[in-house]
Amino acid sequence: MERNEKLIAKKEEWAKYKRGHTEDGVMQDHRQRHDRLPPGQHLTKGWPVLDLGIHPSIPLEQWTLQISGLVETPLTWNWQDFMAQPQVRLVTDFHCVTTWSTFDNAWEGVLFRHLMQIARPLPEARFVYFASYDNYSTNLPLEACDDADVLLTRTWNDQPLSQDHGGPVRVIIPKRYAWKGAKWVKEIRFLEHDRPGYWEVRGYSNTALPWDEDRYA
Ligand SMILES: Nc1nc2c(c(=O)[nH]1)N[C@H]1C(S)=C(S)[C@@H](COP(=O)(O)O)O[C@H]1N2
Ligand SMILES: [Mo]
Repeated sequence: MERNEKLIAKKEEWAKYKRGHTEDGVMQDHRQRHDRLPPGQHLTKGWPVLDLGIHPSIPLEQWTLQISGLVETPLTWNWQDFMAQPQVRLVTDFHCVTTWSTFDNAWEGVLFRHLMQIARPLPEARFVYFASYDNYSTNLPLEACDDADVLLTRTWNDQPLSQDHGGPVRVIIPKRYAWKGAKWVKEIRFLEHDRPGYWEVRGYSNTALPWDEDRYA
């Protein structure tokens, strides 16, 4: 019995280890890539900008974030309201579907889970739809958003999030490809049925899991 468990643990470890190798079996830099870089991704320096090309300019005094749909308490936060919520700092990796990744990005803002505590999704709410100031949108099941590392961030590496990267506030969902994180987020809507977003209706995967190389539908 104990022997079997040991064998399984070894095999699991080996499978994890193999993920740190490229397809042709050449070993990548172990310290950097082991357990960190999803298949088909490469580490990039800096932080590329990637979006539809419209970078809306939203002065803080005009910025609002609406929480709507199937919630007990629909609400609209202005900047002061947003800043009055508990602010949390996280460090996470970022994986873009176009194959670049960045490691150790520091973010600070409001946890999605905090937002859930305030707005309280109804039992029928099973999906989340994010809409942005540039008319971008994206969607996820509620359980993907109800996670300890999903953040509405207003900073990157201890600086205010730049307009190019989605400031004043964008969403980060570290366990999914980056297109699931809405820049310039304007509305978060809780839904009973899934509603595909901008890229999801254009052939991108609905689930977007980097470790499964789940890029296109
Ligand atoms: N509002 C908005 N959010 C968006 C996008 C967009 O075009 N508009 N592009 C998505 C895509 S495809 C990616 S890869 C990431 C890129 O974020 P970055 O430009 O900060 O690197 O933002 C995502 N969020
Ligand atoms: Mo992307």
